Amino acid sequence: MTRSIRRGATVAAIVAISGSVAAAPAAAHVLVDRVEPAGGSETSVVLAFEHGCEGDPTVELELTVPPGVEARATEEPDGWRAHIHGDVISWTGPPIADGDRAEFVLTAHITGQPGDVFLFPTHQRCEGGSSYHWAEADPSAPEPAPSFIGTSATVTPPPAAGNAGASRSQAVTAAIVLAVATAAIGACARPVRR
Ligand SMILES: [Cu+2]
Repeated sequence: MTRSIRRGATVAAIVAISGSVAAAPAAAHVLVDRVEPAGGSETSVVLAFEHGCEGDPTVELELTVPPGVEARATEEPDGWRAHIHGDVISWTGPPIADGDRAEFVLTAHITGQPGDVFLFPTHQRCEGGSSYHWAEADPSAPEPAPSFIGTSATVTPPPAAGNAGASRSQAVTAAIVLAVATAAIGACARPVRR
């Protein structure tokens, strides 16, 4: 009883400090921050992180794109470079301090149906050799993969399926599911140290 009351108080304190329930944990790991139509049947997937590896700065992100995602362009922080080899995109650059926010943009043609889940397993490597492997499908797992759920605005159905009239309600449902999944993300896992 005492324990549950204390836990409730701690959660309340965290919420008070962060200002919102969803924002604090959702911004912590390497995540898909937002997905935006980019015109010409392309979509921009914006990945972001707000921490390195327990004090060590980030020096590399290596992302594997799922089937249906055809990379067309990238954007990265100043001084960083993207290298695309098949379905693997690696970004390297000058150290980004633990606690600093950074964004990486993958613009791609994405083939799929509204409601499809797209997972982007990602290695986050830090100076000194520690790393995270954000790769699990379960968004509440210790190291969830960055992911998003396709909507009619962000994915293109394959020509054969021709499901151009995907219902709006389907897309709205997907957005709600994504919001719930994002809010379920827990505390940061510990990085692997080599
Ligand atoms: Cu985290």
